[in-house]
Amino acid sequence: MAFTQSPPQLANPYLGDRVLQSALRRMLPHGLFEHFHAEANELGQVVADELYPRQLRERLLEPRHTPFDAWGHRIDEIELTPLWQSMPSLTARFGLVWHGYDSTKGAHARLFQFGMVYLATAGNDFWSCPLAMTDGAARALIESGNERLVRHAVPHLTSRDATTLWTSGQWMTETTGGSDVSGTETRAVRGEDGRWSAWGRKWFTSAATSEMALLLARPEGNPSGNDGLALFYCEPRDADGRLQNIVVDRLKDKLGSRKLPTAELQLNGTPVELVGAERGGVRMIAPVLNQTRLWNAFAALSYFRRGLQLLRDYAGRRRVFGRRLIEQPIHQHVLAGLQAELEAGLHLALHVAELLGKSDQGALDERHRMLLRLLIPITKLLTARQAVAGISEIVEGFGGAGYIEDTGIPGLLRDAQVFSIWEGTTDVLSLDALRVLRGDGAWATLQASLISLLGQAGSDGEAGAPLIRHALERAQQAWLMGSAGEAHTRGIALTLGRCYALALLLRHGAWSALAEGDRRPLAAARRFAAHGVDRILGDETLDSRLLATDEPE
Ligand code: UCC
Repeated sequence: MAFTQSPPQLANPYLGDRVLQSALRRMLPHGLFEHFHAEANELGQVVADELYPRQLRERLLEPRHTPFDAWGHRIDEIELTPLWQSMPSLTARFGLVWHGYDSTKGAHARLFQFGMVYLATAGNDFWSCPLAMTDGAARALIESGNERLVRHAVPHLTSRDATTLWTSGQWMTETTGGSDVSGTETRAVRGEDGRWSAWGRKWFTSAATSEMALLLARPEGNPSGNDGLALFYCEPRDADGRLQNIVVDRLKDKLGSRKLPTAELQLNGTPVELVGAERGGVRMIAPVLNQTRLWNAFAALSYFRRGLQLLRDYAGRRRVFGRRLIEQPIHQHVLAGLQAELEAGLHLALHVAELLGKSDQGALDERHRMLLRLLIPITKLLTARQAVAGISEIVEGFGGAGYIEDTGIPGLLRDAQVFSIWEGTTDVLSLDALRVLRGDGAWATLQASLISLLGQAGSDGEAGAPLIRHALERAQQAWLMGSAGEAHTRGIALTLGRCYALALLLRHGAWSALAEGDRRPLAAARRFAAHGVDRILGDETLDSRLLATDEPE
């Protein structure tokens, strides 16, 4: 009988996750950690026993858009995949949005929530996308101070009952731009009865089946550009379930995230409600962006972890050259390098979730609010790139099998690519981070916070300090070059992210060595440091000849 390879198996992603367990054991009060442990264990079992086999079985299923019924009536029905149809109950059961708003958890609510999001996302076929926007919409409505909408929508968005749970869309991107929304063409018109309607085309509306959406539109008479935009609330369907003057042109034919029904919509007089002022819509939608960017980070890490979990299992069962892959030093280095990147990224994201939880409770001083604002784009861009690079390596680790669709492995890479695109590309987020660094005392705050983290890491912190200090100096020098240093924008953001991740990993490693007798986090820190934290280009100027390589000199 010819040899047949046994496929990789997915065990409960929580039980084997010593990184998440150890981090939250340190970060959560004991009783709350015990509570998390029980819920996360249950969720992990559902992911391994139910969701993963369904994901493999449903691999080829996609949402389907039916524009017309048999008689030619426009219906724009979107049929979701079976796994998606079961997601509201999973969301309610595990409180994936709710935990973030549970006041009994105080400032730890976000840590608890994002720990669960990290476990759930790789198993939910991008259902986390509408959930991210749901969480962001709740946040934006609360911050808007619009009491009517808060009372009307937030209990649905944060519901723990699947029958009352809503998700929210975020309709920003138009054909004029996804990064630059200042050219938004959608108009908002106020009728004689004082009610608003929206007219325009939204080009990338993820989760087209949501019960509500927040959108940007330009009230008639407002100036062009960013400031003329306002934030509106919309319920796409009426009480009978009919779309309210909305036409679904088509679902997007995307590289990945294909279970997620991302649509192109025409708004032909859709009833909408003004959330706040008739201007400043970008500022008002920013809480959605910040919230979804953190979801994006945990989603990227969740996919990274899924791939690594499968690869590690496979390396334990695959024999080549007379030994299991996991026993081959060359492959061990690959696995260790991936583990170190994942571990550093997760500590960074958890730190941001911790800050967010405190921010929600109004417990952050101005310096920490600035750090939170800075670290959100940095964490999003760093973890997205870690996931894309890491999963590309993981695909290679499976050899030919990683390139075969029905193993489910190639889909991970296609899916991961979106993390560095949506909710702001690496460039846009780097620019956003640099905008924060222009604030008074921003660099000093950043430096002080890194020094404090290293100080908490004791002698291990001292070992990492020269590397971080040197990278930070180079980042600041590049930043001081101003517009001449635009080539360094990405490098600065990536360097700051890696410095921060290393400092956090060192701090946790020192704690874990002492409190848990576990020196693996410190090993991960050393390995992560060996990959380097300095991402500043050596070249200080842009040689424009490189942009005209097809033309004769
Ligand atoms: O990708 C999309 C759908 C995917 C679904 C996501 C799910 C993810 C979860 C995954 C789980 C599986 S939707 C669209 C994606 N597009 C973007 O993310 C937009 C990218 N562009 C930007 O981020 C830009 O920086 C803009 C559009 C936010 C702003 O750019 P501008 O035009 O240069 O505008 P300004 O002047 O910089 O910002 C206007 C105001 C300023 O405040 P004021 O007026 O007081 O000076 C900014 O300080 O907005 C403020 N602001 C912010 N405030 C801008 N960004 C932020 C921010 N992040 N936080 C707080």
